[in-house]
Amino acid sequence: MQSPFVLFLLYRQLFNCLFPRVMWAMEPGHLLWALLFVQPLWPRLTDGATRVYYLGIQDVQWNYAPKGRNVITNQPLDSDTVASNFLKSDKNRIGSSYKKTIYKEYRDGSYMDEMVQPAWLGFLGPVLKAEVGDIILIHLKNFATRPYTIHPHGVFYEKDSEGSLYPDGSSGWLKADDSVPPGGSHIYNWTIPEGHAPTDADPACLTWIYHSHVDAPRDIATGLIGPLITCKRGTLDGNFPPQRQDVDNDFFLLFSVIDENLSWHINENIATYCSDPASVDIEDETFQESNKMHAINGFVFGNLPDLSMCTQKRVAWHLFGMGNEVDVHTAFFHGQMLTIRGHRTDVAHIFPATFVTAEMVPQEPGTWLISCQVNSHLQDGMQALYKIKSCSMTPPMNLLTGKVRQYFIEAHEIQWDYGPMGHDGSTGKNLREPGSGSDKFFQKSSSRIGGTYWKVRYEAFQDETFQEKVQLEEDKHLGILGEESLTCEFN
Ligand SMILES: [Cu+2]
Repeated sequence: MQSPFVLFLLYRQLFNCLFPRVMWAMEPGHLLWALLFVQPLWPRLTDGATRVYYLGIQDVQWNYAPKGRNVITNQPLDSDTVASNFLKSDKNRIGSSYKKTIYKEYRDGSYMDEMVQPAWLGFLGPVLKAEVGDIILIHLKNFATRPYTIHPHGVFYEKDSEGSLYPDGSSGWLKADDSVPPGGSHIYNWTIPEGHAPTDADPACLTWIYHSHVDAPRDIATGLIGPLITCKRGTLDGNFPPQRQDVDNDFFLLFSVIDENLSWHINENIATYCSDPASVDIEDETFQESNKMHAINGFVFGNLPDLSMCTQKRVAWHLFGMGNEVDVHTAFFHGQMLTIRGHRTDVAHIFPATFVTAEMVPQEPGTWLISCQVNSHLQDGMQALYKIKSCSMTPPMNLLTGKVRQYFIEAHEIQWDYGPMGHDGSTGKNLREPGSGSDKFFQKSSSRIGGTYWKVRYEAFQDETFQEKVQLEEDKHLGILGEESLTCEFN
């Protein structure tokens, strides 16, 4: 009979043989642990590939606006008061650069050779990809100064690979994944069984994320978040890193008001970047507001680089949000059309911990805007540019066969009464009756506007002379909206 040590070596040999990218750095002294608890590490029987990732947690200095200006307005910070509120450092303002802690990918277990990431990925961790039936082995090493973890969405894991610290009754080996200390490491084993697979109605790859979950809100605000996709069988090629064969581009965008006040490094950032750190009041609302970065992948005011693609090519957009109640985002892709869950749209709805997979075949070349349409987010910098190039002579797909429909629309200044009946339709009370509830909106005085406002409305005319309005009885309910609804039909 073989000795336990020989069994261990044979076991390790077999493991390394099957999975050559796995470097199992276990000492013989840990033999007992290996034999007793090797089951959670040992990949389950699978018909797929084993995808090994070496991730290091590293501290970095991150600049939210490396171009030093508002790219959307092409204004330098000195002449852009809104952008400079967030981006200019001062005696009690941090400015555009912050210390952050992020996931980085390395070529092997030496953690010496860092994998190059596309610039548009910003501070997000590397894109992890796998197919149904695959095993993902994450070799996580913590090079930072606090305990962190990696916790995934969208894949199967057991208690030794969850990466979330909470009172789940687990202990010992099953707890090691819950908090990886500085200098420590852990191997996380995730799988994609059939029950986690994209359905027939889903796109080929689903959008997920991973993040640190010792203290999730603070870990994520510090920077520890990255994208993950799980794909149908046969979607990925055999290269490393794997590429999708069904699309030409895969882009990942995190829409989030990143609250640097929550970062583990807030005090260090004040000490490093404020010219008079003692003058900072961390409870001051305007100081806190200046640290809420309305970012896409950690870039603000159009600073996100290199989002470039070709007309007629298949593009997959993986959109996700994190954060709190302000993180309600409506991502508008100007100039192109998206397909989300089988429906056409040009706006994606993103909430915290919501993952949206959108498909696009760009039609029109040019530089186009991606912006969150929430007013304050748009104003405070949640915008990026994407470039569509014409890369081939393929004729456009849209050969139009319908009618030409012309509309003659005038922008017309009008006085608009919000309560033309003069009374509340549900109670019958006069809108200006004191104490009615409606009186605060309709009372008119030296200091109150009342219920009538100057507005500008689109109005439709019969022809280019703009003499005769189009007035349809069925359009009366449109109110302040344009009087004739613009409709198109498809053959
Ligand atoms: Cu938004």
